[in-house]
Amino acid sequence: MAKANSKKPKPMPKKAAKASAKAKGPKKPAKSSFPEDFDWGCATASYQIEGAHDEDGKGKSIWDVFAHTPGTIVNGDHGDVVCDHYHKMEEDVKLMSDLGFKNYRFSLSWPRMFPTGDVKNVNKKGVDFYNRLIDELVKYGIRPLCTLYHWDLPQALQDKYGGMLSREFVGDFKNYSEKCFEFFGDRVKDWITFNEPSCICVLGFGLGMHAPGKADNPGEDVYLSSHHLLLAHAYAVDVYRKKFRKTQKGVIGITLNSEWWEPASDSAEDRQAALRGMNFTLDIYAQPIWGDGEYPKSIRDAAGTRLPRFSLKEKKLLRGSSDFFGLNHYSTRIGGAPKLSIALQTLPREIKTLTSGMGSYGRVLNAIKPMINPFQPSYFKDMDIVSYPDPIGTEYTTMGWAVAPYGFRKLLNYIQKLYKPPGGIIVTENGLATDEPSPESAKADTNTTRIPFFKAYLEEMRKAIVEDGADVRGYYAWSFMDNFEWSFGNDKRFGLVRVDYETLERTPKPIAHWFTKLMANNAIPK
Ligand code: GBH
Repeated sequence: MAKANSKKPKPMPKKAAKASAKAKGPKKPAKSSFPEDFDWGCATASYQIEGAHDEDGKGKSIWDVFAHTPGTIVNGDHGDVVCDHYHKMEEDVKLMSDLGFKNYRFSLSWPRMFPTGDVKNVNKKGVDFYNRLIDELVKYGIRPLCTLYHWDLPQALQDKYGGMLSREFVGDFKNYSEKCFEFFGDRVKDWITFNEPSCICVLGFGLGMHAPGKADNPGEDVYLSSHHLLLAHAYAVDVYRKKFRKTQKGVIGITLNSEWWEPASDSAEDRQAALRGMNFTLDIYAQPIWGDGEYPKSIRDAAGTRLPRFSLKEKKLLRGSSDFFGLNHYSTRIGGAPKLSIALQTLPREIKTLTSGMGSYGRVLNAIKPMINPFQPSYFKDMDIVSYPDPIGTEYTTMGWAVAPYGFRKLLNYIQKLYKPPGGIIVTENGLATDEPSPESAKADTNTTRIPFFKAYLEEMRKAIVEDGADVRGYYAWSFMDNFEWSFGNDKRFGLVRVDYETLERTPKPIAHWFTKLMANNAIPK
């Protein structure tokens, strides 16, 4: 973070880190504590919490339109109202402060401020809302970490030129970002351009599970949208650095999401396959920014001319274009070289993941069609990996994602070793949804995996920092409150705070108080 950037010491070398972890004394980190100025926070995103979908001059986003397309979202849910944060913002910020949060990550809705996507057409009331939010945060001493794009593209730009599939997106995103720096950069010192390029491009243009819901050309669209997204990121960062950094003195980066792909065995084939898993999920975005400015070789080889290339000028712009490494992490998968027997064994799980997160079988079919058509290229075929069964005894969250904290530590180390990101790694999301059908079930945290989950994941992060020397500088829990979980709808509850969707009442769950203790002591509660 901005303050961190200048103050934070270099990561401890491995040996020293180990020694200091063992040694006693007031200055050394105690058994379960974190570096002194570690940033703790919680996160949300505009479309998932705000509601007020057509109020005060807001334009439609691709998620407004997608969610209202029949068959897209489980239970026909949508974000029209959800938490109604737009009207309950003051209450929410106060609760956040009461719980002891000092850092808050939220996102701006582009069409709320610019209904047509064009910056010439400003919706003042939309801008006012974020001004009030930021002022409120500042009033309580909460540091805003602001994401420019958490998936709600103005529908007008989707209609105009196909959104991210067009090169025109790059300029429009740059102009939009520039306006945001101008409006809010006096108070916002920490910026994230995009949340989770992999989800945007793979789920939005590969599986059609997310807006804009395309699944008919996954062998090109995933790469084309990724390419434009990366360029849009680079140009937005360039504007920030050239026009705003000197006066506003903030930092700007990007947040990538990745599972950890654990090799199914020690064989060379399985290790290579797992590495391809990492290449196609994480490195496809990380290598252009923190590496040599190119896409990973495995992707270049597999996709050939379907993969666009960067010019020299673009490579220069991309390399080093993130002041920190934002990381969202949720789960670990076992990956290996494709084998028909294994594919058949794990097929039911793959299909279950798709069907449980899509509103209708028609959409599932659309997603699968290109995969089983031998003549159609696909990002998924290029990846050439098969998901292996998880170890016996593996627990799953209600999303169906494996609870595997060891993978978090491995992923942090992978990023640290491969990219050594200047400015460190900020975990901008981590968390889980549990079954909480009633307020009572939400209160009974012992009946859920919530506290054990966070405890185990944070312990692995701590080990990565203290024992392995990974330069992790912050952690944001997903999510501050229950919200609209995209195509899965509203039943998947990720919140530290429960939201009653009838009365809109907020009630902190036991995990929220657990976080209060964690943050107060900078140590994992016993
Ligand atoms: C994030 O995306 C989003 O940023 C956020 O808006 C969302 O609400 C939150 O997470 C919770 O979903 O099938 O075991 O391989 C989530 C990214 C990508 C994480 C797919 C889980 C599949 C796990 N997800 N991944 S697994």
